[in-house]
Amino acid sequence: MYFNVFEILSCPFLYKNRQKVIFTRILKLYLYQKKENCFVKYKDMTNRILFAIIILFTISCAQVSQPDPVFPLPSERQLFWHELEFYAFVHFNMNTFSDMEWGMGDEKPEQFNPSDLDCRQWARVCKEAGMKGIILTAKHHDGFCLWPSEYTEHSVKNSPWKNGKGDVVRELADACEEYDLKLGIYLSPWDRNHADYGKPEYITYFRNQLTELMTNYGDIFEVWFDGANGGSGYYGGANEERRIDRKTYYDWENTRKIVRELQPLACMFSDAGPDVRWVGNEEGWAMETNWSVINKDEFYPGSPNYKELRTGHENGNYWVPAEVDVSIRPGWYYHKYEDHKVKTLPHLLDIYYNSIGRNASLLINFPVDTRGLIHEKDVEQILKLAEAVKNDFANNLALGKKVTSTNVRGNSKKYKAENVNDGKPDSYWASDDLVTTASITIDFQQPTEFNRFLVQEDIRLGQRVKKFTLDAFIEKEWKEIATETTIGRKRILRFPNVLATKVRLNIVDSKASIVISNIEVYKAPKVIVEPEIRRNKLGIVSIKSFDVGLKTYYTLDDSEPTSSSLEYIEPFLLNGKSTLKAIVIDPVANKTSPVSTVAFDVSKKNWKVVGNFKDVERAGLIFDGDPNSAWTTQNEPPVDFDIDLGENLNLSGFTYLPDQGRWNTGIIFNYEFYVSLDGDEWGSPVSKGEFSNIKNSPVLQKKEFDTIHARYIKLRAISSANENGRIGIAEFGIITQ
Ligand code: FUL
Repeated sequence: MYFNVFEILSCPFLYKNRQKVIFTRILKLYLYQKKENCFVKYKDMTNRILFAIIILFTISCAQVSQPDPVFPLPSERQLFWHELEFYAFVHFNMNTFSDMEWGMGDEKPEQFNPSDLDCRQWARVCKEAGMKGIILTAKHHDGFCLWPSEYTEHSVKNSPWKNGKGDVVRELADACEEYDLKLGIYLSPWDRNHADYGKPEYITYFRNQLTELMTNYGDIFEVWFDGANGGSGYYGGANEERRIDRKTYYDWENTRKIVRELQPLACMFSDAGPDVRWVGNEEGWAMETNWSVINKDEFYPGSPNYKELRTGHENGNYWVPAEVDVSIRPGWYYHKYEDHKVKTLPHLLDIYYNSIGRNASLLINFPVDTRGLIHEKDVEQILKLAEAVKNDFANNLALGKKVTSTNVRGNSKKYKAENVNDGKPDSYWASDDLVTTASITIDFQQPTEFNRFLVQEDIRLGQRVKKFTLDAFIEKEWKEIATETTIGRKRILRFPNVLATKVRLNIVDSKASIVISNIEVYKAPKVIVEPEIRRNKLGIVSIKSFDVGLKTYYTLDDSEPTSSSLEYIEPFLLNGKSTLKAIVIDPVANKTSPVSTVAFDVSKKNWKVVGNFKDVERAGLIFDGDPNSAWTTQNEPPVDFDIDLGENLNLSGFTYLPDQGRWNTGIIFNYEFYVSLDGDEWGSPVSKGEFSNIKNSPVLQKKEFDTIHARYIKLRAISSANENGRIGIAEFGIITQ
């Protein structure tokens, strides 16, 4: 037997992953020849070289090729941006002081005067909340500049704040550096202050400002170009309506070059990207199906086809991932009247899972207040979210567990199934080129309870998966627990607790071979917050807890509820007067929520609005027990709301909850309250006056008076707290003796 080159060449090295076989073969031949002492025959130089070539050739042929990328791919700057995932917006500017959302541009720099501005507080809060950066509204639509721009007088340099020597952008840049956060800039293309807005001269002004911001404040990670553009405004005193062609006016191609040149690593945001796209709503959600690719040339900032931004385009020709922008309060800017409307933990968790969990990044806005601080209530809520997220993802149950898959690319170790739970972000499980359907199973090897499943594609090779399902192996049987579409950079599924020994991800359809870099499994603790109690007009009470698998207990005698109190199973009738207190308990974790308390008076089942209103059929909204629905009337004040209570009662007061909608369209300020036995004779008011501070604090109002027997009541709205003069009611109630 001789060392035969052709035999080696005929080794099955053309088959993928035969490295081991080939090496063993070469080694065996070598040893055999040595043993036979015939090696000497081949000691000449030519054979040595040939031998080396064969080995190199063999090794290179035996390498399994990496999956071909699915285009388009993210750029370096986008990959870097994807990693940030969660960062803050700060809306703080002239609107903070004018109490508006969109200032007209005629505000005076003297109005801008925060008493305790502290950008370090913003940075501290964001850092503690796990956010990675802050984007500041350097200039909003009203045109006021938070930095002393040399191109306008409408800036901090003419404000009393720090005697005109201040620069908010500078202070934030420094604070971000101190807290290791990235800095982003929002620069509104629309400027309702500038006299040239709408003319070519304004574009020069806008570009000069962009240049200042991109030059003087260090590294910028994101530049935010808003789509809201053109309309009425001050425009240097013209006070008129100005419309622009949103597609062409800004000559975006050349305007964007400024950012590319001065801040090559910054991503630019707008409806049309080019790097990051709007998600098509401001409520805090992306669609379950969310492609990071889109035909971006079909969009421009402010384009009307924005609903397509929610899903992207499956066959989009640019990588432009979605960013979910949402405020922690209803408004983007601070309004005292929203102090009681900061989003709750369950709401914020929904936002988190519906953005980061759906292949988007999350930009949560803080409407910094007139002091120049993130309000205490906002701080409290964002830290609750941070804590909950930390607890939800505390212990990855998949880490290091046994993993198998139905296919491995070229049977190569490099692409093995175990790469999905090795904790290394750069390794991935991949399938063979023609395999676009395959499963991967994590075996816990013992019954394990979980309720979160996190999966990631390696987006350096593009976004590929079109459809997948998730199965759990429960009592020796596979059961499907989810059917989904896209994955992308990160997909997190939430579902009720599952007790299973294995979990299986089935990729049902993919654009090309499958490339999954990471799988994590968690058992998130329950969300234990005070339950929501409501009673409708018919007296039916419902109590809502914010997670599944919890127990709810309540009392009706003013005592504190415990696990021995009445258990809430389903809505029940409660017509009479009583105080309902409820708690939620997680029996497994043995955790109890704070107590919710609602004092109900007699139910409103026989009540009727009497009077002459155009939309009287909507009047039932003021008794429906839902604070989010309101009846507002177009009638000019004074407006009488007459109600027939359906029976004679001993009345000693009433309650009024004003419209809770974002724009508070119907708030009564001055009022009179009358009672009557027959609905004709009203006499003089039993209570009258004002709902003090209701505009700033539109919470439940309570007015009491000496007890009086009556069947009819009349709330007369004398004046509105709103400039629009509208009058409305979200909920109305009485206090009986
Ligand atoms: C919108 C703006 O008009 C709002 O005022 C806010 O800045 C939000 C983030 O974008 O389009």
